[in-house]
Amino acid sequence: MTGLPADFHPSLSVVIPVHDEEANIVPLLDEVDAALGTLPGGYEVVVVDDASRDTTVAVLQRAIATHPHLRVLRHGRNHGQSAALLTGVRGARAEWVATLDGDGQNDPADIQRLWAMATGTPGRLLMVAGHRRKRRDNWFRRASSWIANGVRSRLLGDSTPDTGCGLKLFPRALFLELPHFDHYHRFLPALVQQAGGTVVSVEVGHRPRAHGRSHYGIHNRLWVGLVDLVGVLWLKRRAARGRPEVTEVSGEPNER
Ligand SMILES: Nc1nc2c(ncn2[C@@H]2O[C@H](COP(=O)(O)OP(=O)(O)O)[C@@H](O)[C@H]2O)c(=O)[nH]1
Ligand SMILES: [Mg+2]
Repeated sequence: MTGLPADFHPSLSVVIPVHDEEANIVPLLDEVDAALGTLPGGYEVVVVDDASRDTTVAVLQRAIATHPHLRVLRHGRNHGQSAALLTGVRGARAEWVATLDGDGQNDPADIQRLWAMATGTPGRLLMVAGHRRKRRDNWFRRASSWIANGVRSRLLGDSTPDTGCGLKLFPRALFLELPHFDHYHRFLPALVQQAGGTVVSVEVGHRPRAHGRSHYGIHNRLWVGLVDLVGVLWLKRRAARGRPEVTEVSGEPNER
């Protein structure tokens, strides 16, 4: 059960993929409610549990009673962060979607700024991407991100300093048009540009992980990321002719 009527279409859906975040998720939900209470048109929060092995699901079930904007979707087995994002965006009921990591490292107070920027810009194919200028991670994480961001931006030319930031805001329809594959959440700016969209980076806060451990290490962050980069480069070549400009042809006016 959720506190929102099924036909409620808010202005913004906040999608949060989680895996084993039992101690982090409720404080984060409280912060989202505090940050978005004044959003015109209202909001919903869609948390996607990706078959957590800890008590995350039980914690979320209890949270539904105290967080009326919360909806919880669940995968039967672990499919990864990208698949969870896609499930959340598919299930979202708003035209605009913001994403956040579920461990509390992103600050929900930044969402209103991203929202104002996205909705105040004409042309709807816009993604606003968070840029964590001051990373609150250990040296190994910062070093591997620095290498990955450097190689990626040089090869892809996506003009985005921090593609891996979990805080982003975009039109739901734009996201659903992108190609979807495991780990594609690290390449969203390049994929959006290939789909004819524009990406704007905005500085956002970043905080240390309060509980639990990172899900990514050298294997699934750096090496997998480099292999995926080759795939995204291939996609870019194949998308090189761009998005077609389509006009509808009307019939000739009847002659008398
Ligand atoms: N749904 C899902 N979420 C995941 C998975 N792995 C990580 N996450 C979530 O993705 C976000 C970022 O993961 P995290 O471990 O904090 O990565 P880091 O901040 O880059 O070290 C957090 O909300 C995690 O709970 C997964 O396999 N499935
Ligand atoms: Mg994290």
